[in-house]
Amino acid sequence: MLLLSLLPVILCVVSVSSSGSQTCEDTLKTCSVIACGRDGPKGEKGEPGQGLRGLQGPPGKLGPPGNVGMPGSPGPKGQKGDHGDNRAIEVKLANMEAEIRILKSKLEITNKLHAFSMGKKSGKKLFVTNHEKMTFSKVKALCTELQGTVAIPRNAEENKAIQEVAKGTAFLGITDEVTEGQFMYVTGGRLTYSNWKKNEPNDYGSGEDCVTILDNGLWNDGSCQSLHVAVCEFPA
Ligand SMILES: [Ca+2]
Ligand SMILES: [Ca+2]
Repeated sequence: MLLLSLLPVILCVVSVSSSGSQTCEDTLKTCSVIACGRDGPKGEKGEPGQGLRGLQGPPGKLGPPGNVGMPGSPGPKGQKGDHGDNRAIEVKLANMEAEIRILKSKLEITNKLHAFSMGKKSGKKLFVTNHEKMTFSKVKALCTELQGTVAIPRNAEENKAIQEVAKGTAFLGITDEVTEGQFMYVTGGRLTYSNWKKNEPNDYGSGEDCVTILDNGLWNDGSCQSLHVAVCEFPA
């Protein structure tokens, strides 16, 4: 429509420019609409049309990936992990060994205190008793179990120490069980010191093969089956 309405104007402008000598007034006689002179200023933008709005097109293509971001700040330090199995066992063993060393040390001190409270030290020997009475074989077993021996006086000083510890008749580590009349130490060897009571040893009755120290410190041979105080000796 717009093109048709403008058509006479366009035709008229073409006609004027081709004749050259015709004036604009002459042209007015033949053209109902005349365009003379230069174009006027551009008009204001018109209102949007009232036509139907087109349908929304499909979404565009996915854009290219963005640039890689800067690395983040490091996180907090984690807790210390467990040791491996072997390392854990080694640590446990080391701890146990340390505990055993401590216990051994404490036990040694305890033994010394116990012996000190119950025994009597003479020279390099410690004589100890539990004040129990028993046969000679049981005294030997008890002293051996304690890693000691039945008390053996090797001189007057040790004899006195045993006497003071026993406070009664006690077995000594001396017998003539192997050869009658030949007294020997249970640890081996013949007597080098003795303190026999008068008229002893007499191997009285059915025989006396063990040696006892009386409460006065003198010795007597007696029955190994009798019950006497147990005294053991230990290196001091
Ligand atoms: Ca005898
Ligand atoms: Ca006797």
